[in-house]
Amino acid sequence: KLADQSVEEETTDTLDNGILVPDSESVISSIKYHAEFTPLFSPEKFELPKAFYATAESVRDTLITNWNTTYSYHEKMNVKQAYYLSMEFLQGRALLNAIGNLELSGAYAEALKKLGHDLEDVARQEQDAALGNGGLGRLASCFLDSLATLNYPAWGYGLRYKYGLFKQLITKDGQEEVAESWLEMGNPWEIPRKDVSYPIKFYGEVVTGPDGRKKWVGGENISAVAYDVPIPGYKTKTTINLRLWSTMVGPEYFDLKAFNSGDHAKAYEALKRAEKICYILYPGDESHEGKTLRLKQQYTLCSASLQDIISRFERRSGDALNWNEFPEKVAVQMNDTHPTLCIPELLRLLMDVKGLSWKEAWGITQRTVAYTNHTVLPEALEKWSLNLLQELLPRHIEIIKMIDTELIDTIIDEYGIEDLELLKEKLNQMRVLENVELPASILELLVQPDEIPTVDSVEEEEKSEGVTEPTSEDDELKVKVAKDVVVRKKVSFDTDPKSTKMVRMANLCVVGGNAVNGVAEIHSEIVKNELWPEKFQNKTNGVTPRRWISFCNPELSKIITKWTGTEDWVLNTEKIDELRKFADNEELQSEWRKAKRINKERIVSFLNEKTGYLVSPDAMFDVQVKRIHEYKRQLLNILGIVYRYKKMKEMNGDERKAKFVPRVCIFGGKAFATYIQAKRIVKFITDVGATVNNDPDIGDLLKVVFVPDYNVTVAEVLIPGSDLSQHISTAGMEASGTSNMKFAMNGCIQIGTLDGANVEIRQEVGEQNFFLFGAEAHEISGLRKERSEGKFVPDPRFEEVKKYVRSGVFGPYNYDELMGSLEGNEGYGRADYFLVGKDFPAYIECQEKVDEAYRDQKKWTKMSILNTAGSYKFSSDRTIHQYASDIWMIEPLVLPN
Ligand code: HBZ
Repeated sequence: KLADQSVEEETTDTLDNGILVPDSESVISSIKYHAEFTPLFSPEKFELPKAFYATAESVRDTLITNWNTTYSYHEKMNVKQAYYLSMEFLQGRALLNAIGNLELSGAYAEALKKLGHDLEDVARQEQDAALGNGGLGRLASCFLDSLATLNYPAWGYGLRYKYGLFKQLITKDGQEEVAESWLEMGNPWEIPRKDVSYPIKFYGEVVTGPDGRKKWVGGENISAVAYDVPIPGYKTKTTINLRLWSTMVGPEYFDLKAFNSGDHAKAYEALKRAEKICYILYPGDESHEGKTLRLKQQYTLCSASLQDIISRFERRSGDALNWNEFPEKVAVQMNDTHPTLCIPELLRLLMDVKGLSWKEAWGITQRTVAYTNHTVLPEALEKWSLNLLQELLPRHIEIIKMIDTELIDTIIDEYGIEDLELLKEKLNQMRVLENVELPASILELLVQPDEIPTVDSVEEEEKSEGVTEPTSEDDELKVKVAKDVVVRKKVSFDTDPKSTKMVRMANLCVVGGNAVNGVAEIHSEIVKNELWPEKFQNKTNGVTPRRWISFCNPELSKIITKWTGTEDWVLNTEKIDELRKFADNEELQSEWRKAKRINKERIVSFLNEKTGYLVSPDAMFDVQVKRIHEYKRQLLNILGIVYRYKKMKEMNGDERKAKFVPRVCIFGGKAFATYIQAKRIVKFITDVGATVNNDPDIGDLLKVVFVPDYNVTVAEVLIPGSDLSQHISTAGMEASGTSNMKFAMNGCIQIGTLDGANVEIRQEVGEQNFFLFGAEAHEISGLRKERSEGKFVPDPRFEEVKKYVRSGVFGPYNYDELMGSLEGNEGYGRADYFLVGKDFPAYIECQEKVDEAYRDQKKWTKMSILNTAGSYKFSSDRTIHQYASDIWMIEPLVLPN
């Protein structure tokens, strides 16, 4: 049966912002239409998977209408546009977010009810789009939501990985990884754009054409094809685009000859090689494998996106094309160093393809791109081997060398050549190339005229060294060689032939971009560089209040709306601050606790379903969810729990109950597959859980649960129902953190160190509403030194807890390696580099204060309300406004009604 009518025809209401709101009847016909014409499922039944798909397609109709309108308007107005380039977008599920942003939740819930389903159940059918590892990828997705909501002309560019982040299974051996194909059932949100594709080249060689231009020829040639994902803003028609590239080759690359002769593998070779590039998301910050593939991915993102941006610029400029105006129409933001190749690629396209001079192209590039840094961990700072780059991208290496030379000039101008030690230090710090000799032209510069050897002085020297026969007849050459020796000796810019020559991506970003920003105040301070103080900025991260309050916590949202008197807070989060006034109000407090209770009950069933453990919602829910990493110190948390457990075991039942507040300690997070130490930590947590949770002496006083496969959807369940959340990284190591912001918004009180955005969160919510402990960033290097000198004396409680773990209470697994990493005096990743032992006593004492505060539920509720009230600064809307006005120089563009 054909669908009855189109959505448009039955539209019954129009909102102020011009959005057409269909009623439930027209939604029903639209869902039915898609159910009938979506061939993925059996035609007879309208079961949940089909209901999801049909609902999503029906929502997509509205998205496409708005997306087309937005696109045409941007095209017509030709305003400056920002492009957010990121190797990761951690979108999570889209259905509830889309209908929430479109204000269609009511209509869809009603329609689905009439069709026999619950909207929530339908939404649960959707797989997370997990095209990201953690904070960096999720930030990109929050930014897209804010960009659309605030009507900024902006797009995201990324890659369409076939396999996103791996699925984590928790077995008796700890973490196991399984590939997850999120596209298996089709992706209703994407629009394949076979009409939008660009050529991408690897390898080959550089030749000079008859016109004098450099040309990159030969090599491996593939295409990048666009898949567009519409991103709706909240309460606005603006629907921006996330363009994801997929790689393939044309039919001409199918080797029919090989196929016909029976060599099928060979026939598909080129095709496979191309497709492989977008198979899998690079799994995070620890891996050094798959370098060529990763570099191919990065280059594909940069090249395809820039070709697309340039062609749009040319089209919009029409006859008035003027390359100098490119930076007035385009801002490119590089999300970390992963898209750094944008810099040499834009230069290449401008010079070799568009015929601009080096000077023009360099000026345009520097005015167009900007870079966000997300880490100060030395092992996560990207470097690529010069040889690998040379082989894969020969023209880009020529360009990178030109940039390096230009940069050396700038450094010499700044620091002079008088103090060569200083100059050497600065060059080592700031140059793009590492372990690469200075170019000859620069070496010239470094020699004072009176030091330049002459033919006489060289012969003199030769004589003094007992050389009787002149080594060369060629005086000029002789002088040149001698001069080189002088310079090298003098500045000893020795390169180590045994070490690899490298390209340092962050340094390339700093010289090539017009702005460099860190992601929280304390982090941006650490990142600053003295050469271009004007480039360095802070943009404290934020998260979207739509997904992270409004949609994931409807209970709390109702309360905020009631007590602030308006729904406006979803857009203007500063209104949430109004709650502060009522923090002591008993009615609000009681509503607040009820909402938390409902959210906790949701967690109880979720945990039961995922792990089999049944926990009590009366206990305090204490949560640490994030990637597993030593610097994030899940180990400190679990050792604190072990200490608590040991103390409980030493008491009788009554003492135990009097001393401890019942707690459910929840962990979640993925460890990179080859990060052995992180995997040991996962195993340790699950072992502690298995012992504690089955100990009849303990009962509901303590439970330890590791939630498998932490992702955006799991976060949406856990965050609203948490009482306490842990952000306990070694100070100076967490750039910002963003879940800390989500927890604060949802009224969870934090225990944390003065690190990343914790510092600002504590300032905003009030010191008395934040459990602070631990060493501060400026103390860390001193503490490490103290330890390496053997001067650190561990607290007896720390020794006690390690001994307890080693005694085998938590099963037969050998914890020597894990406990051993917290001992000794030397080495990264050993000798307690992350200072767990140092902070342990402060941590467990702080946890006692947490218990004490929780016993007074009135006080606790007040703290919780004040956390929500004080969190308004951490909306990504604020962050995006700052990027727009300080870096991108773009203005909102509201679509006409
Ligand atoms: O970026 C995180 C920071 O650790 C966190 O503090 C910050 O809040 C967040 C957003 O600014 N960094 C990452 O998530 N980094 C990665 O996921 C990553 C991925 C691939 C890499 C390196 C790092 O090659």
